Order: sequence, then structure tokens, then C-alpha cells
Amino acid sequence: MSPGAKPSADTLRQYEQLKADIERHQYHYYVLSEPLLPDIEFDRLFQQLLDFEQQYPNLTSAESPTQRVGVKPDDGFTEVVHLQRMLSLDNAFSDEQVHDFERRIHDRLNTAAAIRYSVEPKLDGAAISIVYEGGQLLRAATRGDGQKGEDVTHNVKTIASVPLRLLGDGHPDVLEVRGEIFMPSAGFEAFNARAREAGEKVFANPRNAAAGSLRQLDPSVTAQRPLDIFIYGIGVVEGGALPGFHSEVLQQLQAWGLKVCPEIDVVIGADGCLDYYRSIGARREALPYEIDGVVYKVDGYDLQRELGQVSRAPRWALAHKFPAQEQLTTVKAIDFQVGRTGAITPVARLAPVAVAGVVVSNATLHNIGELLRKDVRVGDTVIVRRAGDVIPEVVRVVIERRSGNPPEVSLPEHCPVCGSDVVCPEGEAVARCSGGLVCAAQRKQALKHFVSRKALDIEGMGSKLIDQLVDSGRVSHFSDLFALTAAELAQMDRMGEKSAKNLMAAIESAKRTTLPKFLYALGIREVGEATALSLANYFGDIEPIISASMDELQEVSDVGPVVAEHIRSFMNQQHNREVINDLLRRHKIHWPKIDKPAADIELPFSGKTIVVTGTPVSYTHLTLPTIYSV
Ligand code: I6G
Repeated sequence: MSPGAKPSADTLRQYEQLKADIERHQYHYYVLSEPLLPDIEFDRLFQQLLDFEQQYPNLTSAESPTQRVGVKPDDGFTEVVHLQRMLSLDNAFSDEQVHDFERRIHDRLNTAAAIRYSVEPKLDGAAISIVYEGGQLLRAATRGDGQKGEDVTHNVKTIASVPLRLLGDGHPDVLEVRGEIFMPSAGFEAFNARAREAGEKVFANPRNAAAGSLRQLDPSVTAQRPLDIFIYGIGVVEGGALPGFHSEVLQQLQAWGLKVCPEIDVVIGADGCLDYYRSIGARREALPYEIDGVVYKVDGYDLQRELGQVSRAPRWALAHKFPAQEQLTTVKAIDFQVGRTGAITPVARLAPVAVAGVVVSNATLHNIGELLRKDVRVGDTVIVRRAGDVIPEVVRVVIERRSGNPPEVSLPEHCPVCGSDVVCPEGEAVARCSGGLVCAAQRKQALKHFVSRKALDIEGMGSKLIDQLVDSGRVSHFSDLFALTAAELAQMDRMGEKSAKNLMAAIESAKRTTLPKFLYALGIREVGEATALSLANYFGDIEPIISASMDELQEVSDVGPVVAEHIRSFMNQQHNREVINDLLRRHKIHWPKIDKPAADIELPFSGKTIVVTGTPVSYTHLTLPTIYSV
């Protein structure tokens, strides 16, 4: 079809429908902070619209979504007209598109000279404009539709990394900076873990968390959210001059107290950009915040001005996206897994889908409360998300794609592994199997925890072997591990005589441990490594912990009533005390006692050897040496 061809009535209808769909998605994304589609799907729709308008240029109207960046702001906040329009960025998904970007720059500048780019990660957060007047923070506004945003000054002022007053001197009279407000990954995980525990709404991803926090009507709520900011550019500048290169401006902004991303760099040419993309991509999971790509910007402002912009995006900048962390797939089944403490976790079995380079076929639904809230049903199309090392999760059902009326999934009344009753105390989000160590699933998980590196650290005792040992009935309790023989182990799958012998040696050496590791290995609810260490330091041995009252337990620094209750109920159970007794008396599990002098230690000192005898006062500290000889 030639450009400018007249569209048929059918084409016109499709075009109008596509525009309406995109507007609805933008409303959910920008205004409600609850996107209906993963970004990659939205990008696909947007690209379709761009293709349409390229094919039929006459169709393009001023209110087409391609002519604006977002949609009108919500009514709850005061509207702010941006001093200068906030643009968005063109996207690239391949190396070829990056080379095309540079080719267009060369063509437009009519040069083949090497181009210098300022490059930086693209944060997954909420875009913000902050205006400083006379060095004081005057106003902060969301991007909104690019022309008008929402006044979120009170909320932005609660973010510690946003200066209320610029440092140093020489700032322009009016300085508008632009950047991204984001929730660092650790803060996001902690926030969601707390919300999940309390049965409250969790955020689907850090971007929604940042945008949602920014749009709180009460700034004291925003103040409690772990938000941060990176400034990535400037808008209006009046009454002052800035350097001629973007990279230098960022340095200047940093000197004035504004936070810029530490990963910023300057590279030459498209190849330099692609090297940067790969280097950041390799470190992506280790970064303390989520990014969805990198941004390349022509560094010289003179060249930027010459290149100008198309309606919605500058010609001098490009966002090069990483493979999406969210994808669409369908739910084949929903199973219930039983964990170490009996917690029942619903797991969605999915049609396999590649998410950020890894094929995902299972995703957690966390707990029954979340399964019910998300209302996931077999056959549903869902958004699945995989970020960093976190287990893939079902973010949401794409409800519009549900066909028919599949039955709701409900909590099983009986444990799918041992048949014991499933209990879900009033007001708790987590349901549990009441079978305790009668339940093979709980036994397996408890044993896996017991042998793990931070616990008794039995090297070679892997997950599959424990499954076999439990399924064959050979091992039920921790103490059974120490009664295993090399001949028995050699008969297990994938075990030979040599590995059985090595494993026997590992079991033997695990008998010498420390009190904190032993306590942690028992798998008492809420007793992690740190609490185990505090208990060990406070009580010094296991006997006083077994008999400690609720009050005595709460004397320990990080033990509150909930943890004390878990410890008491564990120790109150006769079979748990028997297992501990068996481990200590029959199998001779032991640890150095902290009330006895440690062995002499020989240390090199000024070319001589000194012998130091210290008395350990805790599991982490020795007293100063009490005796020494040279
Ligand atoms: O949305 C954006 C994210 C990051 C940007 C951006 C950016 O630089 C690192 N830069 C510009 C110029 C625009 N949007 C319009």
C-alpha cells in the first residue's frame, strides 16, 4: 500500500479500536498505577499504532496516543503545567536498531564523525520533574501526559535523597531537573513481605510501588516507603549557564547535591553503546534496583539541538530495552506445596514461557490469601514475572482473556501429602498442614534445612537423596541421619561406594558444630541465624533454652512474644525434646562450651610466635588474652 492511501472503513474501525485500547491501557498504567498488560504487550500495541499511522499518515490526529506521552492526570492532585514538555523515549530491542539510531543521527547531522554518547541504566520507576527556584525546591510533578502532570511536591519532599535546597553556589535562578523515583529492590521485597504477612495488598513490581507511593494523598504514608531518586536530565534553565555536554551537567548536578546514577558513563559510537548494554546487562541482577534497559543520549547539547525531536521523543536519545521480566502465559494447573513449617504454598503450573532469558513453568502464588485475592483459575492467562534471584511469581490474571467460568480454586481441607487437617487461623494469610513431622513433606524440608550449609552443613547430603531416604522409610528424624551406614547409602540412586564413604565422613564431622548452628538447624519457626546466635550467646547452652520461660526468652535482644511462643511450643513437644536428646547423647553432637577457656592459639607476632589463651565470652567474641608466652 502506498503512503497516503485512503483507508477502508474496516481499517478505520481497527485503527479507532486500537487507539481506544491503548488509551485504556495508558489510563491503567499512568493514572491508576495498575497496568493491565506486561510492558512488552503494550509496546507491541503501540508499535501497531505507529505502523498504522506510518501507512496512513492522514489518519494521525492530534489526540492520538502517539502524539502524547501519557493521559490526563487523576483529579485527586493539583494539575501542574510543565514548564517544558516531558518527552518519552524511543525504544530499541536489538543491536540492529541501535545501529539504525546512529545511522539516522549521522544522516541528519550530515556527518560520519564518531558520536559521543552519555549512557546510563534505565530505572524502572516513576518519572518526575523537580523545579528549584533560587536553589530551593519549589515544586515536584509527575510526568502525567507530558504536558501536564500532578503536583506531588509534599510526597517528593519526604524522600531523603531529594535535596530541599541545592548545595554550593552558581545554580541558575530556575533549574528544572528530571529523573526517576524508584523503590530499591531490597526495600520492595521487605515492603511486600510485610504486606503479605499482614494479608494486605502487595505491589506487583517496584515501578508500581514507586508510582503508587508517590500518589498517596497523605505524605506521611509516602515517608514510610523506601523511595529513592536518580536525576537524569534537565528541563527549563533560566538565569544561569550550564556546561555544554550532558555528562558534565550530570556531574554539576551531583555537585549541587542531586543524586545521579553511579553507573553513568560516556562511550563512543553505537559499538560503545552496545558494549555498555552488555556490561550493564551482565551486572543487572546484582544492581540494588530494577532496570529495564539502558539509555543512550548524544552527549553534546549543540548536537542535541540540531537533531531536535519528533512529536513524542527526542531524536538524540534511545532506550535500549532488556528482555522483558514479565510475560503472558496460561495456567495449566494449581498445586499446593507443603513447606518445612507446614505452610501451604499454592503453585501455578504454567505453559512454559521464556522470561528474561529463562524458561519458566512454575510460579509461586505465595499463600492462600494471595491466591484468593488474585483469583487465579486453571486456564487463565496470567502475567508471570521473574526478577533477579526471586522465585517467579504470578502477578495478575488478565481477566479480559478468561473464557467461560472456570471454577474458583479453594484451599484443600486436607494436606495433599499426609492427609492431615489444613488449618488457617482467623486473620492469618498462611494456611498450614497440622501434621507436623508426621507429614513426609515437612519431614523432607526439615531435614534439608537441618543439613544445609548454615546449619549442620553435611556436604553431599543433597535434596534428591533426602527425598529417597524419606520415601524409602529409612530416615524420619534428624537423629536417623547419624545412624545411616555406608552400605545403605551406597544403595541409593546416583551413589557409589566412594561417595557413600565421603558422605559418612561428612556426617561424622558434622557432629562437631556450634550451639548457634545447632539451634538454627532445629528449624524452629522464626528462629533464623541471627536469633539463634542471640539465644546461644544469652543462654550459653541448650538445656537452659529447653527449660526457659516465656519471660526469660524475651530477655534475649531480638526475641519478642511471637518468637518466644514458637520456641516454647517447639520445646514443649515431647518428641522434639527426644530428638534433641538423641542427637546429643546417642550421636554425640557437640560444640565448644563458651564458659571454658579456648585452646591455646599460636599467632605470629614481630617475627616470633606468641601463644594466646583467651576465654570466649560469646560465639562471636573472645576476651582479651589472659595468658601469653613467647
Ligand atoms: O524515561 C526516561 C528514563 C531515563 C527518560 C530519560 C532517561 O534518561 C536516563 N531521558 C529522557 C531524555 C527522557 N526520558 C525523555
